[in-house]
Amino acid sequence: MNHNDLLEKIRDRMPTKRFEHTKGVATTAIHLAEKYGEDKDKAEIAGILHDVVKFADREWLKQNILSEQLDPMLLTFHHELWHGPVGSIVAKKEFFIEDEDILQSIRFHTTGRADMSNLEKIIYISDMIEPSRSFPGIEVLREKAEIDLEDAMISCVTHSIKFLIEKKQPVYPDSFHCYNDLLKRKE
Ligand code: DGI
Ligand code: FE
Ligand code: FE
Ligand code: FE
Repeated sequence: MNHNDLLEKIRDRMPTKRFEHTKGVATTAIHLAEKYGEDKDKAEIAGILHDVVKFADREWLKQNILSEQLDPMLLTFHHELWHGPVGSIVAKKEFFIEDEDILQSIRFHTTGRADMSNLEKIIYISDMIEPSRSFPGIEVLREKAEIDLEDAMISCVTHSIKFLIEKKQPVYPDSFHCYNDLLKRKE
């Protein structure tokens, strides 16, 4: 399937604003893939599909987590954490994506994890910094993404964890594993 067809297939699964975000993630991911020597095609596909079930019915997402034997602990955390893991299943079953790196990039785009591939980092970062996103501190993250992928990833995951802590929200363990792993590798 060519990428425009893929984009058209997901257009009616989300509101216009989310569709614009999706296109922004795909474009940013292509740019970062080019910069850091990763596969641009894979980056685009992962970008297009990363939020494919963001607006799916909550009960349906829950059933998928159970039937696909995804981490049941997800159900004890905020439902916002469900669309990445279920999205990777949908990408495989409905969009016939077989590439594990693309599937993992979709799966972990919200939390990150330890031992991320470059493609996973590219999708995580692109999700935060794509052109339609706006929050205090985003310019620094955008600048870092142009300079160093690891450093940008550390800053992005740190920003996410800080944001959750400030809101007194629970933090899913993979986000901490991601943060710890990145820092240990820097030593
Ligand atoms: O789907 P997007 O809005 O593009 O972005 P996302 O998938 O990165 O994040 C969706 C939401 O999930 C965002 O509002 C923050 C929230 N979130 C991310 N990590 C955690 C989390 N919420 C909780 N409670 N715990 C987490 O670890
Ligand atoms: Fe998302
Ligand atoms: Fe994100
Ligand atoms: Fe997103």
